[in-house]
Amino acid sequence: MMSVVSKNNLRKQFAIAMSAMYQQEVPLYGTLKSMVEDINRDELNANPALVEQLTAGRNLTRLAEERHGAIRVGTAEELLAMRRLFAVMGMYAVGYYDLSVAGIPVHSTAFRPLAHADLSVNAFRVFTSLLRLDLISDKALCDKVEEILSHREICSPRLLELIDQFESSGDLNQGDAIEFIEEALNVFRWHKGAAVDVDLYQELLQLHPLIADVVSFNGPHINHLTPATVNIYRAQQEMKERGIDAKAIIEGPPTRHCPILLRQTSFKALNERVVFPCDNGSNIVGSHTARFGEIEQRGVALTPKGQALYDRLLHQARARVVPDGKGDNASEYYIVLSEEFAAFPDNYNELRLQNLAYFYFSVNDKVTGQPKECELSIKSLIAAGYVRFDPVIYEDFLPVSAAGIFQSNLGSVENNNFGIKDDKGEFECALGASVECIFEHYEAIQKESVDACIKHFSKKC
Ligand code: OOG
Ligand code: NI
Repeated sequence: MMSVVSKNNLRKQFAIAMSAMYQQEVPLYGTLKSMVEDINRDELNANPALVEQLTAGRNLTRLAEERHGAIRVGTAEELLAMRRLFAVMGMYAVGYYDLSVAGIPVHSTAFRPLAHADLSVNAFRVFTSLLRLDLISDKALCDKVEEILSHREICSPRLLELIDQFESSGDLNQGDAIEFIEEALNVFRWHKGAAVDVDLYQELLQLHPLIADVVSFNGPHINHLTPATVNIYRAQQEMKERGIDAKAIIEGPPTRHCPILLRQTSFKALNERVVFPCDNGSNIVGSHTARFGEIEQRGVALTPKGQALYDRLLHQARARVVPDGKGDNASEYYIVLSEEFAAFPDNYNELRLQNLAYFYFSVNDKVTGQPKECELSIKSLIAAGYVRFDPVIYEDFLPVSAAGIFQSNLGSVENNNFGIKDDKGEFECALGASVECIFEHYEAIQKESVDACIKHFSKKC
């Protein structure tokens, strides 16, 4: 009998294969990835303390791997199929992001591993957005879109068979795993030929570039991948120096000693050649703009209290300066952002004491001996130096940042008049499952690490 392949291994292999495919499809992404690798190597050489921190948080080996990608699907059935596909690789829907507030007719989740141990093996995630036709008033065009999407099969029959097989037996053997990866890659491959004619494409584009992107092709092509850096500001500068068309601003919190949540930038989506079919059997050559390369820098995950403070400070900064989309007021925006975030403690001990962020506690192997007390608390163990704490890295996304990434890559969309409606219930109904709460998992990681430390030092009294 052939041995089975673990979900973690499958996800890791899939992420590697996806990266190879995307670098081949979008060569500028390959350039970006190696630029980020060079920056990381340089920063780590210059900063041994950073190496130590990343090693303790078990994040050093992960640094070279892409942390996420993104897709956009058209129907509830497609979203459900993606849930089943990602579950084979141990990736589950975490978080609900309503992008309608930013004039983008989608709502989203991220498929990702949940447990700390699984994230440590490979943290690859896929930010997945579902098109929301319910927000669009042109009903005739919506009917046409629904018609087109109802015939689309994004998974091959063999892929569905392999997913069924996984669901009934709980794993895949070596041979099936290889086939699964190949078949899954095909779902996310770029299509050089559009599935709609150029007139309909133009009509969809007028409605919203995102609708054109979702509906005009025979599958949900991966629209970006995202390597992680330890210095995103430097990455942003270097993109500009190399003449890469970078996004106007870095999304998320400002530069800090102790990074929080997530900062992101990207190069803007490329204009790519696409062939549109004509009624008479000939083709028309045109173009489409959708695919880009992103860079992220992750920091400590925040508690609900920390997240509320983040939201408030970001809101205050944006009430003072609105990023102009071209980058002309980027310096002013960063200054204002830093001024507002002065109210956010910038050292890990303070973040921990004020219950603003999550930490991973572990036995400090530099300290020998045993505490004398019988009543142990994590506070006293830290105070006596027996236990160290390291940031739990944020693995999720930020709605305001995601909106900024979407907008930058879709081109600014003027005067759309979509409705605004948070509809988590509808999203979960389409998904066929509920989305996991973002905070619960960080809470669990922290608690497990506390319990393990207490257990380690407990003795019979
Ligand atoms: C997704 C944009 C959001 C992120 O990292 O927040 C995103 C998309 O363009 O489909 O990638
Ligand atoms: Ni992204």
